[in-house]
Amino acid sequence: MLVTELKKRNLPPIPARDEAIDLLCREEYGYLPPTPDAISFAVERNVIRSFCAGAATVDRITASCVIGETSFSFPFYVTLPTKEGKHPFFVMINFRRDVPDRYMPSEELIDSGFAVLSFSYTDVTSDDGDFTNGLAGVLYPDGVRGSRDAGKIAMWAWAAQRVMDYAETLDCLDLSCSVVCGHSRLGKTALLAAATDERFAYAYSNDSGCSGAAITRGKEGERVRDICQRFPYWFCENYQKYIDREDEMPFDQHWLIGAIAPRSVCVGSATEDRWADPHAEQLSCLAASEAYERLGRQGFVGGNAFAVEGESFFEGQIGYHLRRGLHYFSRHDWHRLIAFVQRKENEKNKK
Ligand code: GTR
Repeated sequence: MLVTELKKRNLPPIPARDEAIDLLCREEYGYLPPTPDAISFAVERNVIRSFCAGAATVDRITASCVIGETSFSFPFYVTLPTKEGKHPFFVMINFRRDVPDRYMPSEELIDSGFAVLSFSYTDVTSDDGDFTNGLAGVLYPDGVRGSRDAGKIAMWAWAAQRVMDYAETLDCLDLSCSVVCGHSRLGKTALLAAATDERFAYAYSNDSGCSGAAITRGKEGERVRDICQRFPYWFCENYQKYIDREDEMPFDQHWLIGAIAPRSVCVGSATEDRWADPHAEQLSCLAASEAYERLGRQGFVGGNAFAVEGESFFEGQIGYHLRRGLHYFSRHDWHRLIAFVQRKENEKNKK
């Protein structure tokens, strides 16, 4: 069933990784801003006292990035287990600064052994068509950008990579187990961050849907027209070309997942999130497998049927799970993500 359905979608085959990333940036997200010429971090320790009864500390960091003649700063939060050892960690691209947050159950994540580095996306640049503030203002001083310049998603992805720059300075983090994650528009962002930066060992997209994990061709719910009309600023201007011309796109979203190969990626969907289209997300996982197989790895392994509620497929390097319910980043999603990461880490250790 899955295989037949995929054939009907008539997807373009995935080219070599560099070519895939180049086309996705040029035609969809815009090119990510350049790596800063210099970066420094100001650290404010213990901004929340006795967090998790002393099981974790929370520091507030300000990253200052020099870009050409200008500079740009943004804050993020580092929640570290106080237990000795090297900790696997999440880079959580979030909607708010809060620690914990309704999309981020910090105490449970700490109890599962993970550190969490989180930031609020609007501290990077506003979620609207104003290109004069934050990072956008630094890149485009007059607020005007070219047709292939970064949209807001590319800027938020760049910021996740700066948080990774800081992670690299911490001895207590296990750099071989870094997971970049986010929900919805920030799930799209997490996939782009991992596709364009090999330092991320894992990516997790939660309910990212259209222009995220979901295949565009034949997709239900949100289409390129909907997303480009409501959120044109998430993308580069070139993406507008594909409104009602999705079959002419030289790429599709399985390229984005494929660009993460051979690293691990997990996609979470929710049964009632028809706007994101769980089927299109699962099909994308299957279609992206091509890039993994080329590198001698298994991509999506999960039989030939669409997932039923509560089902997870974690055997290959591309995981997929389907939760019951609405568009949300829930505790259940985190539990499935942790189970996926732990399983892949155990497999690595057995080799
Ligand atoms: C929706 C949007 C989706 C999704 C979501 C979100 O309205 O159409 O693509 O990203 O917002 O980010 O919450």
